[in-house]
Amino acid sequence: MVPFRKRPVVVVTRRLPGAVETRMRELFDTRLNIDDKPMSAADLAEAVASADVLVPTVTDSINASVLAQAGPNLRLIANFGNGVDNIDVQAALARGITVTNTPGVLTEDTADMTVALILAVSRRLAEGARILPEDEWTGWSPTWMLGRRITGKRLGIVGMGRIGQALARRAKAFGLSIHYHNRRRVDGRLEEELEATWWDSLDQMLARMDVVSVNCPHTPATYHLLSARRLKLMRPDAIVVNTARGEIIDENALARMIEAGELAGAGLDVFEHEPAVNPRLVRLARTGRVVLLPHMGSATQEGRVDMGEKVIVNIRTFMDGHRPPDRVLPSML
Ligand code: 8YV
Repeated sequence: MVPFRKRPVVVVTRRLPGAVETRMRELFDTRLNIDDKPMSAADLAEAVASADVLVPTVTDSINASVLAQAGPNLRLIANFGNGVDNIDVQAALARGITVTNTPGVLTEDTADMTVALILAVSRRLAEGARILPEDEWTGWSPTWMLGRRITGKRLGIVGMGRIGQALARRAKAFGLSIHYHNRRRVDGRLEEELEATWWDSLDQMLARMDVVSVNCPHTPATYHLLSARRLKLMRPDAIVVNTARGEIIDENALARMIEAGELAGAGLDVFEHEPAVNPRLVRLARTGRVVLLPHMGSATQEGRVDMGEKVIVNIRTFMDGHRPPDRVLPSML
């Protein structure tokens, strides 16, 4: 890595926490997006043409055609986010541009939100929370608002990386038994600690779970991993939660099956075509069988500052001519 000779021009595509922006302005020649409007393809093309470093987020598609317009100075894309499916990493690497992300700092927050969705769907939290503000409570009754118990149920985690493991720890404390499918089986000691059962076959795991949680990255290999065929393998009283990426589930098939009573419900924080949400899912959310959140999994004040700090460390390390700690490598895609 070759150090920068000057303060690098760093283009940040969205507003970041104040403390992060202030620090970035102290350290770099930072160009902020003051009105926080998502950048168009033309804005992004202009940004990559002038920047030494681009700091995009999940709302920016840094695809091959944007990258084709990169100027000779663009050497680093320091993504503000863990997932890098918004970036054509291969195309960036082919142009000699390093890509980094922000792993680790949003693990716990995302795992918390996953548990919140499991509880929300199973215990009908969204439906219940609507009753009082709408003045619809006529009083307690033994048979009203009955959800499903989660203690004693089987949780199948699709993707046992950092977030999957953090979810497993929480779920174990809630009395769920832990099952997982992952490309690679995790270390034996970790399996023992989590009392987790590894399923080589995703199909076989899905057929036996009460709750399935998607916690793997979106890559070409995981696109529609939960396809119509796989969703059909699930038990009709099972639920699905997704805090990873919408593209991993065939949303139309999911909605169809919940409408038909072939699946009990879903808790979704992410969608195939954000910010658009499949209208069938929106309709189901009105019935309470589906709980929808607007991509809030990692949205904590602490998490966003930590993510910003990671971005800064990645840029500074790179600027100094060293390998940044969170380099995205082709083997991770
Ligand atoms: C972030 C996420 O909010 O980091 C990720 O991969 O999905 C989110 O939790 C977003 O990516 C910020 O760019």
